[in-house]
Amino acid sequence: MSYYKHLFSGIALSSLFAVPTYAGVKPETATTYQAPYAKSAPDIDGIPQDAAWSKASWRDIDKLTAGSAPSSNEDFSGRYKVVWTKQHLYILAEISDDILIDSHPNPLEHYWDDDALEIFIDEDNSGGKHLFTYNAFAYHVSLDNQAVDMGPFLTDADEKASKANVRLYPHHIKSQWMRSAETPSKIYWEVQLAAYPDNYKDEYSPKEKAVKPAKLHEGKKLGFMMAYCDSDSPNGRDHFIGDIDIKPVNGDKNRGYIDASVFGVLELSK
Ligand SMILES: [Ca+2]
Ligand SMILES: [Ca+2]
Ligand SMILES: [Ca+2]
Ligand SMILES: [Ca+2]
Repeated sequence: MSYYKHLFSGIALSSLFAVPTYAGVKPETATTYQAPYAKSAPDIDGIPQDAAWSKASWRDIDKLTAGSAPSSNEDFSGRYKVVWTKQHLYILAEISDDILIDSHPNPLEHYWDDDALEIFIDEDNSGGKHLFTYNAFAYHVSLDNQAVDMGPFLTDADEKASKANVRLYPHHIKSQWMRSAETPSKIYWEVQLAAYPDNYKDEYSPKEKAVKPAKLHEGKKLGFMMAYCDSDSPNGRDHFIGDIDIKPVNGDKNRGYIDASVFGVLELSK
């Protein structure tokens, strides 16, 4: 079975390729999170004591998107906050998860079936499909602090053979999590994220200039959504919970990795 088929096993292909609800255009969406500016960037060390975090408010990760509902707050509960500098977004997630598990050692395999913080970002808030493009990113930040997503097919032959371009993005994300000594049931996860625009490419010819992350500024709006893949056994993901109540398509709320139109809106404020 090809990786690609494996990836989508259990998902109705019709739901993947059906005419999108919003025809690829993001509907008018109110701001879901207002991120304050950080005079001093937080240290990405899993210790949430940085002054910048005190300015930002928490947003709950509590909308069941796929799988079963967590059995208790100890099984899963989570919330996050965001601050920004001109160069980066900074995310702090506070996660309670009774069992942390990484049962697929290869970071490129079944990354959604190990515990992972999933960060969805659409730099220009365009909405629209992004599964095989960089119109938006769905970074799965795994317990080994690496970020995984799927890029465009590398060649026509790969596309024909459904050979997915699953890869790591070490230059996009810096991540560190740690258990809290005061409340060992909680982990604090800090992430520094560069907002790459939709013309980002995996490789450039010698004549091409590499696309740089967007410069951030007050008033900028980005498509944004946070989620957590909670796996508690080697059997795969038990609960997939996000911060946006997604309108289902054919009963399926798990649309974020396909369609950026379901993301919320992150607004940068001073
Ligand atoms: Ca810190
Ligand atoms: Ca759990
Ligand atoms: Ca976009
Ligand atoms: Ca877990």
